[in-house]
Amino acid sequence: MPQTFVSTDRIRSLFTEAMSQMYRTEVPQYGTLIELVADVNAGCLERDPALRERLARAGELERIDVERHGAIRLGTADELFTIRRLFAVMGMQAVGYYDLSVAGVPVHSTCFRPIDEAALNVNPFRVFTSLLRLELIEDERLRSEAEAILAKRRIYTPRAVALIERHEQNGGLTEAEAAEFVAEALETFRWHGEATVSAETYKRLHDAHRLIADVVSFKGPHINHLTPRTLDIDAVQARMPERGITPKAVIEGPPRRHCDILLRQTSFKALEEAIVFAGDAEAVQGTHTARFGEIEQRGVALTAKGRALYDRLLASVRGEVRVGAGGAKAGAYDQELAERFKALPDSWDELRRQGLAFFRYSATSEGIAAAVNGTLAGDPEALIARGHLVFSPIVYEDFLPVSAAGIFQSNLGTDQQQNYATRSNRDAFEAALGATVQDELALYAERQAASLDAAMEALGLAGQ
Ligand code: OOG
Ligand code: NI
Repeated sequence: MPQTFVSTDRIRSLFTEAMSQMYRTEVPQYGTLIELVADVNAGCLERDPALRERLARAGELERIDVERHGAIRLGTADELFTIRRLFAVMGMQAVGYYDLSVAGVPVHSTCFRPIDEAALNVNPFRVFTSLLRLELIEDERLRSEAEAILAKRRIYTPRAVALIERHEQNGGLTEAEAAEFVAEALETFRWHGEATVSAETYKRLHDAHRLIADVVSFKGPHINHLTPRTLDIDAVQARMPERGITPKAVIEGPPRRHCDILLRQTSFKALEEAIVFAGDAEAVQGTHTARFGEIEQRGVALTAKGRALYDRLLASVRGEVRVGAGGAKAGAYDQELAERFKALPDSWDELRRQGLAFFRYSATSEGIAAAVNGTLAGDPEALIARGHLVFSPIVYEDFLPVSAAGIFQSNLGTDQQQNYATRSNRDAFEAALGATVQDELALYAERQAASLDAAMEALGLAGQ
C-alpha cells in the first residue's frame, strides 16, 4: 500500500507549536511577553478595521500569534550538517550568510526558512542558526579544549536521526512519523540546567567570550529565544516595563514609517538562570545568562539598490549617535534615525518606481475583463495607471546583520565588545553545511518576476 506523507508545511507548524509550548514553560517571562503582544495586537485590530480586514483576507488573522522565528548556536561542523537535514524535513532551507565576527561575535550564521510563497503563507517560521568559530579563540589550549568537549556531545537523538534518514530515503514522513519526529527534534532545542563542564572550565570559556561558554558548556544548542510578530512594535517596547519586563534600549532596524521596510525587532534582556556545574565533588551551583524573548515587525523586502541606501542611512546614524550601555542617548538615536530615513521614500509607489523594493503583481478583474474585450497596453506602468495591474509589497523574510549583532550584544553585555579581524569565511560555513546558502535577493527577484509574468499572462500579454 502506498504511504501517505504529510506536507513539510504541516511538520513545520507542528514543530513551531511544540517549541512555543516548551519555551513558555522554560522561560515564564516569555509567556508574559506573548500576552502583552496579544493585547497590543488586539488593540491595533480594534482601532484599525481596515487592517483587520486586510489580514483576514490574507488568512493571517488566525495565525497572528504564531511565532515567526527562533535562534540556536551550534558548536561543530557536523552539528550544522545535520541541522540542515533536520530542517529540510520541515521544508526549511539555508538562505543567506551572516558574518557576525565584524561585530565582535565569534559566529557566522544562516537562516533556515521556507522558500516558496505557498509555504511561507502557511507558516513562515525561521531559525537563525549560528556556528561558533573556534578559530577565533586566540588561546590555543582553550581552543583545543573547547574542540574536545564539543567533539564528545551528541545533540540529536538516535531516533531523530533515523527519522531524518527515513525522510531522505522515502521522500516524506507519515502522520505518525511526523509526530514522533517533532517530539524527537524538540530534544535538541531543550534547555539543560546541568553544564557538561566544571565551574573552572566554564569561567575560562566565559572569559574568552560569553558566547563561547554558552555554546560549549551544555549538552545541546538550547533555543535561546522565540519571536512572535507584533502589529505595533513601538507600543510593545513602551509597555514592557508595565509587566516587569526590561527591554533592550532601542528597536533595531529602520524607524517607524508609513510603509514598513525590512525588519524591526527588539528583545528583553536575557535572564540569569541557575545551573549546576559538572565535577566529581558535590554539585557546584552557578548562573548562566543566555535566554531571552524578542518581537518583530516585518515590512517590504528591499532590492540591492534599496538595501544599499538602507545600509548607508543606518551607518550614518550609528556613526553619529552611539547608544550607551545603560541606554543613554536612546532617544537621540531614535530621533536621528527617523530624520535620516526621510531620504528613503515612504510610499509604495515611489519605492517601486525607483526600484528600491520588491513587489508582487497581479491582474485585476477589470484588467481581465478589458483584455477579453480588446488588446491592452503592454506596458506595466500604463496597466497600473489604468487599474488593470496592481502590486503589493513582498515581505522581507530574512535577517539583518547589524540588527542581529545588536540583539546578540544586548544579551551579552556591552563589556563584551571585542573586535575580530574581519575574515568572513563563507566557504568554510558552506563546507560544514554541506550545501551552498541561497541568495535572498535572487529569491525575491524571482518571486517578483514570476508574479509579473503570471499577471501579464492573465491579461493576455504574455511574452511582451
Ligand atoms: C541570534 C541573534 C540574531 C535576530 O533576530 O536577529 C537574531 C542569537 O542571539 O543567537 O535572532
Ligand atoms: Ni531573533
